[in-house]
Amino acid sequence: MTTMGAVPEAEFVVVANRLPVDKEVLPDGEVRWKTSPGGLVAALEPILRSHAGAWVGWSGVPDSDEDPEVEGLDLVSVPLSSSEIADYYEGFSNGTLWPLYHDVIAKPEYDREWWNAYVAVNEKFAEATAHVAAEGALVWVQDYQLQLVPRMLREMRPDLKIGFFLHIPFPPVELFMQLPWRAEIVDGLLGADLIGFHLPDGAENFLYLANRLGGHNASRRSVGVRSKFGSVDLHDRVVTVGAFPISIASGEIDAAAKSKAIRKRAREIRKELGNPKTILLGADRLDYTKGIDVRLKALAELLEENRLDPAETVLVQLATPSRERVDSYVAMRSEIEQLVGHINGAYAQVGRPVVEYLNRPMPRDELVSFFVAADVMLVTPLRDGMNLVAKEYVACRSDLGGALVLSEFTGAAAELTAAYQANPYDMEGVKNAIEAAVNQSRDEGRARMRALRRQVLTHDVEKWAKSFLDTLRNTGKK
Ligand code: GDG
Repeated sequence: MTTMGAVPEAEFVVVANRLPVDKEVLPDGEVRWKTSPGGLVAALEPILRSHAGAWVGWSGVPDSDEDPEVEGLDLVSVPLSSSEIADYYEGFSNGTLWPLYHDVIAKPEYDREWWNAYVAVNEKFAEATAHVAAEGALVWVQDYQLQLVPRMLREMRPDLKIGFFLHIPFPPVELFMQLPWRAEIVDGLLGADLIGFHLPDGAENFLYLANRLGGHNASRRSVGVRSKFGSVDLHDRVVTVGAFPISIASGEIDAAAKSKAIRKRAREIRKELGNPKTILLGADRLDYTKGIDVRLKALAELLEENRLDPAETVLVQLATPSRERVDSYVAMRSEIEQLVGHINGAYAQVGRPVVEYLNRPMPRDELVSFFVAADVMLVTPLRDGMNLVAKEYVACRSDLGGALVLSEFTGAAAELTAAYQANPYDMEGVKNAIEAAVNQSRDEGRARMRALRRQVLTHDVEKWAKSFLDTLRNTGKK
């Protein structure tokens, strides 16, 4: 850890599994750290810079105590060994919590060694934070990998104001109760002064649980969600619980999408695809929650039923590699690739695939160009906390062109009501939504896109961060 023994001086500390940097080794062997792109970093960077802030997290490099350095950011690295990564990150975080919190779409594994590693690594993060946070500092812990940190940190440093935000759904009690360590997780979270979820549903689920599992502590009483916020009354303090739907750097993406270079690239993409009448687009991490299989199956049936013409339609599926060492991801990838092969085998012409599948990361500008080029964006997750891709697509369409097909089971569906929404488990419903989006009239498309853009451009990630941090500052001990 970089700052062991240093004077704690950060007035604002972000704690996340990963530091917002990626290591780059240049051909001559020189090592460079690049700030990783993303809304969270973009929203928090100005606050970190103006508040003598620090970011605590893992560098992304196993078995290394290298300290990443980037201009103007105080990065506090928490080194993780390969076995900690296997058990805490790939194991408990992504083999247990991720599927459990996403409606058990894949079967969660409950492994005691993974749990022990999760506890130990959370302790490391809490210690690193306790070392850098100034007296009374504001600390913002991020996401499901670090749910024990709020309690651990409060025990080490009761002077801190601690906020926690969950980026994924919080499951209904019937599912959460499967977890052998459910009481510990709820207790870990209750160490915070403010716990934030994307949606009121997640906040409700949590409040119900806090009440139910709090039986051993007679003075713990959940007050329930009153409008946007609720609270859990502990004997010595009150924990505020609320919904804070995350968003994107809408203005920045809107501006990028309007640039000449991106417009030109979008036209080239259409040409390279053979100038089809309709470009359908999917862009996701290759994850079983994202429902990539749902849209492929829907496409196959629409082609089969002659409701889409394979000579006029191309689906581009950008699938960023993700969690490739977790078993369920390996199985899902081959299922997706089989579906792609099946559709192309049945409907493609030589040199004209119907599905263009790219399983590698895309540069940001290229991704934005695809958003600008796509006639219909397919966002069909079986469950998703928010889904930023849906909002990014909308931010890219200042031309009011395009259409968004959106699963009802994303957080974004609560805000993007002008999208073509469908239940991803209802195949006929998904097909109808895709067909309606493909065949929409120009006027209907423009009206829907105008409504979607009004939402996305007036609610950006900066507003989200401000709203969470203002609420955190205003929480108080009883
Ligand atoms: C979690 C929750 C919640 C993707 N591929 C490439 C690329 N991306 C970018 C997208 C978007 C981001 O990554 C993905 O965000 P999502 O929200 O869609 O999904 P998760 O990764 O699952 O995020 C989710 C989010 O946290 C925030 O709270 O919304 O529900 O699951 O920004 O554009 N970017 C580039 N190349 C790629 O290949 N450059």
